[in-house]
Amino acid sequence: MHPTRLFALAATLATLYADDSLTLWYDEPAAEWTEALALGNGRLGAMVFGGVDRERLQLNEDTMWGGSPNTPTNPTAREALPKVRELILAGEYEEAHELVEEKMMGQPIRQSPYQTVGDLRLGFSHGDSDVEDYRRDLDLDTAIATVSYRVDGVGFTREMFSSPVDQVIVIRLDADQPGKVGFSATLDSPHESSKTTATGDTVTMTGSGSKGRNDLPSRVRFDCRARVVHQGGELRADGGTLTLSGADSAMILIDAGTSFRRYDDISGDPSEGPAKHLAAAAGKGHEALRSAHVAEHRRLFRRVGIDLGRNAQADKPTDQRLVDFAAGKQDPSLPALYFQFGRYLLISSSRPGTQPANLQGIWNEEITPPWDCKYTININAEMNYWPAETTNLSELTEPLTRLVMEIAETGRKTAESYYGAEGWVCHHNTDIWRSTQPIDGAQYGMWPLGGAWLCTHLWEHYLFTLEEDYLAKVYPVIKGACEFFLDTLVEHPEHGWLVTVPTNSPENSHPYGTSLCAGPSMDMSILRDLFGQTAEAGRILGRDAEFREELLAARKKLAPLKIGAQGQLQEWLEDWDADAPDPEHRHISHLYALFPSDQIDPRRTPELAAAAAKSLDTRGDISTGWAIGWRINCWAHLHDGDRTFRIIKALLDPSRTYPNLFDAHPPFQIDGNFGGTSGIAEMLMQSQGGVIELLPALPSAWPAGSVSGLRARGGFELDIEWRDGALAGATIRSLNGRPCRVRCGEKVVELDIAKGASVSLDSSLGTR
Ligand code: FUC
Repeated sequence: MHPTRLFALAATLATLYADDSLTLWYDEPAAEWTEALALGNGRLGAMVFGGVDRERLQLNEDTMWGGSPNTPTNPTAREALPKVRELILAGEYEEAHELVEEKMMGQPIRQSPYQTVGDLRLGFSHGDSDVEDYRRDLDLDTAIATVSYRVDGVGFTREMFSSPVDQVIVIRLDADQPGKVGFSATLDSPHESSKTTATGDTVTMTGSGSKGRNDLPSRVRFDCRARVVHQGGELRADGGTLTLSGADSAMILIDAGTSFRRYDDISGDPSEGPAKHLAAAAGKGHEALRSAHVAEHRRLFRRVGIDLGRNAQADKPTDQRLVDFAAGKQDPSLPALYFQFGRYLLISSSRPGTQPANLQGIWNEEITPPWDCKYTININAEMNYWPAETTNLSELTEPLTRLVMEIAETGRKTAESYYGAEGWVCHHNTDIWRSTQPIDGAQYGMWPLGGAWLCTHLWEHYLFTLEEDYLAKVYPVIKGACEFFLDTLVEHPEHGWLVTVPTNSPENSHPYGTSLCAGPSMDMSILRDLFGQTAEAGRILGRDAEFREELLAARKKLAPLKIGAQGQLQEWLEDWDADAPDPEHRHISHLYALFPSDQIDPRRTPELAAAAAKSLDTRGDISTGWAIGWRINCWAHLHDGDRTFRIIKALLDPSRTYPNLFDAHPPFQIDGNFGGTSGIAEMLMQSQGGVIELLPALPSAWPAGSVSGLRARGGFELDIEWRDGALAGATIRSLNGRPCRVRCGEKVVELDIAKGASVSLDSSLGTR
């Protein structure tokens, strides 16, 4: 069959299955937060519990953080630096560790937490006895959560979404008989300062954030409002509660705002947004709000389709599917649902103008959440954005780009005060105040590569889009990161390589009692990327010829990747791996060179690829959620589809995926969701090293299927179809008119596709 016809068929099948293939559903209300369903417009999030007599919407706003603008430098850091370096290079690691703890940790040693705003509580007058036909679902294609049930013969429906267009959460309440809609509505919050009042048709809660673990007073003020618009019935305001009775239908509009304007400015009026958004939304009416929301969501969500097959398991509630899948039942559309859920989560937690997706995206019910729900940049924040380009959500990286541009500002102070260096630096974490200092302890925090790793994301965005304006905008930032390292790299007295010191191979202890070391493989690989990419960016933009030479000369002196005595990829400059105290450590930092970088590749560097496989075997497949996510992407890049699929099964195990499909570190951390989504994309298509590779790691569990709309570097969009475990056809659309090279197995074809045109390939890569 002609590929176009195949795709048409696939599209028809996709529509037939639309209802269940893109829906999470349950036959009971959520008892736990990790059973509740996530809604979000990038800024405003809600977790919907779906109770029958009581509803809880736990509410988040992405600028609701503890603390306030601060400069957390440690005045003793700079004088301690030469001694710390000397101790590490002399092999006195534990002494160095103590000195770093004592003199170099940021003050405060912890950053500030992302916090909940509070909860909307609805109470219904119909009670919860004799409930029939209960269903709670989340449709990923509309980004709408629906709760429906019957009580005493009356059918009730509650439909909810968080609109990126109108900046409000909308709840629509209906009954199938007139006069039956009634509820009480109030707002509450774990923030002690919060106060709730109800007047007219609106309940308002105001307050300020709470102290986190770093004890900085929170100066962020918030304002959260819910307004009731009803058809029929009577609405009363009393104390902090609105009560509606006898209505035919009703709509509740919710918004929250804070005084945050920028990382160094919290002088905003928190009520401004909510007052404006609620008034505008009330005037717009439900139908218009709903259709604008759905259209904007679909604009992004529908760019990618996936079909990995389907069986009767797809008819079961989502929580049951997870349990059955772990018990060995086949359910090919479950990984497809997980893949699309990851895209849904990115669309819902990161949009142009919002904060980047943090450790929990935007969904957090606590005041002091795990790891403060910040940005951990020795893997977690990066992983959040791994699927962004490949799964055709490129513009959702804007918040991350902005974060990097901001830490490049705050990081100048840290470069100067800690290292006496030019440029900028950010260590292993940052928060909304764009703190860049080392935190938490030497073992974790003394890692100056966080900002550099993030810079590679800016370059990747360019590679996918080829937007020169964007490259020109971010060039000073990536150049600034390079300047810091040119200033601080040290020639290793024994090996002669240029190395980072002090640093660590994220969080992993070597045999000498600490993680602190010089020139670990990850640092060297990140800097090879950063220096090479910045030199190339300078060449494209026609800037800084001399600086480019300097970068390329330094790049050659970075310690190379090495294969150790066990045949493994060395994690450190020395061959310490076999004696490291935790051989199954969750971080696989040296594997950065395999993924997300392309310095290791089975075809171009087969020895290093074999060493990477050996290291991955030693580390094991099972770990925390994100660590499993990283392993999935690595095995996909080693082209082992069946191994990759086995690890996906481990990620989808109920011990690593909650009933609402949130990733379990445990506890909930969203990076595993994004790592899993990225991994599935990397199994089906890869585009590093100047080649677009089709089906590089197809598992035998997915003998037939299709994917449409994946993006490749160089500006290409691909649809791929396969049957009997082999390519059936592909279509490549060119967005930039660049030539490309396409590979499938051993077959390679060179294509010249005009900008905006597309080419269809058959199973042997012949053009049609
Ligand atoms: C890193 C990881 C932890 C956790 C934390 C947020 O420190 O080592 O597992 O994910 O980030």
